[in-house]
Amino acid sequence: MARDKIALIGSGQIGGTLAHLIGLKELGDVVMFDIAEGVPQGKALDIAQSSPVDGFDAHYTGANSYEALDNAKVCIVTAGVPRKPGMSRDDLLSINLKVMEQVGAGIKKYAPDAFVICITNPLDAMVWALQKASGLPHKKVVGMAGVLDSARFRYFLADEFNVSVEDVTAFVLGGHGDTMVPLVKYSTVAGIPLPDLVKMGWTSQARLDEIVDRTRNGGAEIVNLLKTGSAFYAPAASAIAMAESYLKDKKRVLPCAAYLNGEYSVKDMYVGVPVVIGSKGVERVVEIELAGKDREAFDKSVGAVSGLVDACKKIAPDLL
Ligand code: A3D
Repeated sequence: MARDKIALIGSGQIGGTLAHLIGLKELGDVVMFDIAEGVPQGKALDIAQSSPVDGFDAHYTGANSYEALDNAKVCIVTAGVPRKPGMSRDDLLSINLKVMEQVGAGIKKYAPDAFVICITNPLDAMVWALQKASGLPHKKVVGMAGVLDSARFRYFLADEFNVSVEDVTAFVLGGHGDTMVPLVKYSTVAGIPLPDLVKMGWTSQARLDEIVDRTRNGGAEIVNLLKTGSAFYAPAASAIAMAESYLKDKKRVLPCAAYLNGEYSVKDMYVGVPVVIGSKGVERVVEIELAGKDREAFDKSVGAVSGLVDACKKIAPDLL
């Protein structure tokens, strides 16, 4: 059986890490694309040269032309500009919107059957724009944010409780950004919900609130440390989990920025919710009942995404 072709559109920090992980996990052959000449070619060659050492078989190419995307089964989009210190994800909007229009046109022409994962920020608005620009079915275009946000939450919780990250599950809803909604009662250690763990004396409510807050600001914490860019190891690992679920039809339940058409009372917007990812793309949106403070926080988050989508519509009215 021929190997699947995975196209990485954007070969910067996340693109390079994605390419390496795809090889290490033997998920397929890799095409790295970027507007910067030499960068995708150089990274592709460098990673290919690591394959004899690590013992994986994958074909790597680098390209500056969209033709290279031809027949890709998965496209992972990181093209654009990352956040610099002091810059919000929203500041990135107008620059990256133009990039999404170009990338969407390239995917439409060369990889119309692909499963597309968008990582470019501001995520929920960019994935919306990318779907419009590519014209691909909604269930084949999805945004990566929730897997990363919940991984951060899981890591902080595992550290707090001194237990394995494997036994911590976390549930995060809403847009990617400061308004994201980590749902404490659906987050567990080996099935025990966090509020029960507070009652059991494993932690205090105040400590839990601090962890939720740190999760919400997880991206900014890393931007402030790195100073010259944003997180890339964990974002790449998160997108790989989504791609793997699609390629292997694993039907994992993962929090993703998915297109909502009435679910959670949201229409024509991409917002972070749990979905089932299988060989058909987003096969199901998992709709839980939200009430009280959780509903309020979710609505606030949807409002923030809606503001960004409206800004996109103003800048690029022909996307509609
Ligand atoms: P970076 O290392 O700068 O890579 C971006 C690459 O895109 C560069 O190599 C550019 O040359 C390339 N590029 C720019 N314009 C185009 C274009 N028109 N066509 C093709 N390539 C282009 O950034 P990065 O890899 O660190 O981050 C990539 C994106 O992911 C940024 O928008 C980040 O803000 C975003 N990001 C999102 C998350 C989420 O959780 C959603 C997390 C971390 C980063």
